[in-house]
Amino acid sequence: MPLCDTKLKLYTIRNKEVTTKFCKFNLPCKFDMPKRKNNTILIKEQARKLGFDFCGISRAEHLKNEEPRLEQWLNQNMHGKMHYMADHFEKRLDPTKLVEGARSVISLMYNYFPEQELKTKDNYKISKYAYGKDYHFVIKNKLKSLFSFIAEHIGEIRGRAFVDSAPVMERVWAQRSGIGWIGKNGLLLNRQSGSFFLLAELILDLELEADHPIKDYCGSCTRCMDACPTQAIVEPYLVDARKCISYLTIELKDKIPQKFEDKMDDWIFGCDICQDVCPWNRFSQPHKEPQFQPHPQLKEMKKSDWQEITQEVFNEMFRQSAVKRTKYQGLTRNIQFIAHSHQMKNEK
Ligand code: B12
Ligand code: SF4
Ligand code: SF4
Repeated sequence: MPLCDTKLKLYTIRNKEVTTKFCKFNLPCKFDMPKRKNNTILIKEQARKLGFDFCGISRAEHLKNEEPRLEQWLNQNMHGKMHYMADHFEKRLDPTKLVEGARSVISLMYNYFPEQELKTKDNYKISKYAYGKDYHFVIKNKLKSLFSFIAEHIGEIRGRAFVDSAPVMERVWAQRSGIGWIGKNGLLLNRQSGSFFLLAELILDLELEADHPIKDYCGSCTRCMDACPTQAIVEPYLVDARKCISYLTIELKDKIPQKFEDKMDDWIFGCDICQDVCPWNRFSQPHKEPQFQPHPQLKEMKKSDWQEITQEVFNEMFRQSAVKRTKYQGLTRNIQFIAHSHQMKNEK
């Protein structure tokens, strides 16, 4: 295999300085193998120590197969009013446009499945991922630690950390890295953990050992599609965001269209239905993240408390929570929409 001297890099592995050469054809180079393997193991071990459940690696390359699918999704306006989804089309498909010289995408999985669900009797529902402190902060801090660890133990690297914060196709990278498969509900699933976890990435200009995708274990099951109350999973693996309760209650800033009256069950922030019914979530284990514990007041809420919620209570209960994304106005809009739907139903 040809070697080139144009990209000389200095690494430090466990305090020993090593000079390496990169192949100019961006091909795996046998002379780098032991070091790449070593670095990969080191990173995966550290990810586990930081509380990530799974860590997988893909080569940073243009997502050629996803391009027509993403384009079609956008052309059909399935992103609704999430205008940010139509921005940075090229960057979304090409990690080297986010990090110059990117070589590897490290995909990480962080569990949020709660030990106990919030009570559902005489209560509205909020998605499990939003019970505690906003995952963007919790996970970003862990990504920063992992990044510093790599810089300290492997050497000067260029890279960026992402958690739901940039034009990155997180599920596609996770699927490529073998940490799970994309299910018919559009979410990443893992045989050991189900799907109640969040995804995050480090995109680095560091060559690592890439993992391989695994097979799709959905089989003939269609439970998620059958259970979705708004038929948002329009075909297997394809979610029309405009119909998804998660979009309607979190991302949509206008009025919720009348046609969804009676279809939203009791969901006032997000929706977990297509995950709750998924057989692979029988294997979900409770998370160990203290910051994901719900605010004590949230555990005590009843429908009447939600209907009377004030800006002050909202601020206190959701001070560092992902629920802040809807703002007080958005959450009260959702509560009123659902309360009104139930009232109409009872009057019929
Ligand atoms: C926009 C968005 C939404 C939108 C749109 C959802 C969607 N399916 O795209 C809304 C607001 C509805 C939403 C809802 C939710 N979201 Co969201 N969302 C995102 C976000 C920011 C971008 C997703 C995206 O790129 N969509 C664009 C479409 C085109 O991408 P795609 O669905 O992957 O498209 C592929 C498929 O359609 C596929 N495809 C199309 N046709 C076919 C045909 C075949 C045969 C195959 C195999 C594939 C295939 O190809 C496309 C391109 O690869 C990501 C974070 C990120 N940056 O990735 C989080 C993210 C996907 N969301 C997440 C979560 C947790 C949720 C909710 C569960 C939250 C909740 N409880 O309410 C719900 C679940 C709804 C659902 N069933 O998808 C997590 C998912 C974690 C996981 N385990 O997978 C992510 C990764 C955030 C994170 N960092 O953890 N979300
Ligand atoms: S989150 Fe709810 S509304 Fe959205 S696709 Fe899943 S079941 Fe349907
Ligand atoms: S409910 Fe069934 S079809 Fe849907 S994601 Fe889970 S295994 Fe796949």
